[in-house]
Amino acid sequence: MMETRVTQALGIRYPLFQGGMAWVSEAILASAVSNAGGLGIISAMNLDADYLRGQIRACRERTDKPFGVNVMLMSPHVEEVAQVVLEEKVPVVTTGAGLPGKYMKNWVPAGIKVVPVVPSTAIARRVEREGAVAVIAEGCESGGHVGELTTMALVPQVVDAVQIPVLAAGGIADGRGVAAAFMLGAEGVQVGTRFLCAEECQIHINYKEKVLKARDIDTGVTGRRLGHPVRAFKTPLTRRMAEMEYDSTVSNEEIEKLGTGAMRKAAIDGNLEEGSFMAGQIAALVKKIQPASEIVQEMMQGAERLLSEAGKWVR
Ligand code: TUI
Repeated sequence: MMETRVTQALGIRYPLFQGGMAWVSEAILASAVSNAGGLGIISAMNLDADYLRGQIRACRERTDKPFGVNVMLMSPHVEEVAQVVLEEKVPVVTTGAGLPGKYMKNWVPAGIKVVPVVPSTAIARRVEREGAVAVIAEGCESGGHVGELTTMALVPQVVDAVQIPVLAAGGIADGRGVAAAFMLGAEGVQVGTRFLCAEECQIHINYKEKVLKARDIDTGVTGRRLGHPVRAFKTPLTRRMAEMEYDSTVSNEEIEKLGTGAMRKAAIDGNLEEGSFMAGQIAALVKKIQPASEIVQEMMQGAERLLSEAGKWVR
């Protein structure tokens, strides 16, 4: 059993969050992870208040355990989504792709436990001051919107920068990754890519197959020119985007247009040409489709075994 300040503060069995992934993390997956003892997270992504309210209620029908909502701060519906989180008294909120301070002013006094994703020590310190109960230090190995630093470099620096507990994310898909994160000072982990292949994950089979067939070098980052770099599987779409980014005659608007709706095209339609199949660098480690509970168990038991055997290195 790995009891940490994260399990204590949130009332969960295992210090393992399932990342809030747009068009991936919905109520069925999130409730399965929460029922398995981790923290399942629903993604509010770029949809509106009604969508999120429906998802929160669906999740509550399936689990009586704590769960979270991820608020993507670049969403056009962020204001209304922030309000729904309050009205529904969501136990835990994670945030991504921006600074959550404005919304924390309402969430924190309402007793919502806020756990922002941070790409740097400065932002970690800032959200700690604003009342975060923990932070997720996410390295650029992760899928989706990424910062500059790797998990290996970021996590120990954030651990030293703040008093609140730190979860590590980016490149963690098995017990070795969890154990390594703990060695860096993390008290929990957030896992995205491996849950793409959870049985309860509702994405198109083409997406799962891309993960199962992935090699180590199959993801890449596009969108740096637009100010929001995103890691995804290299596909016809991302190759086209990369070309356009290097072409000074192409406008940012034209590149943005290519990306619009691409996450939905991947996760719902399985569109191999036009979809953006976001995934982390660790995708090749994911070998099978299995229940979310098995993923949680394997990762945590693996870490416990490695950590309890770690004394062998100093004997
Ligand atoms: O948010 C994520 N991953 C995401 S969000 C997303 S949706 C999207 N679609 C198109 C373009 C951009 C995003 C897909 N994947 N992970 C958490 C995360 N947050 N990673 C990095 C950050 C972050 C970055 C900057 C957090 C705070 C931050 O503050 C600095 C600032 O200037 O806002």
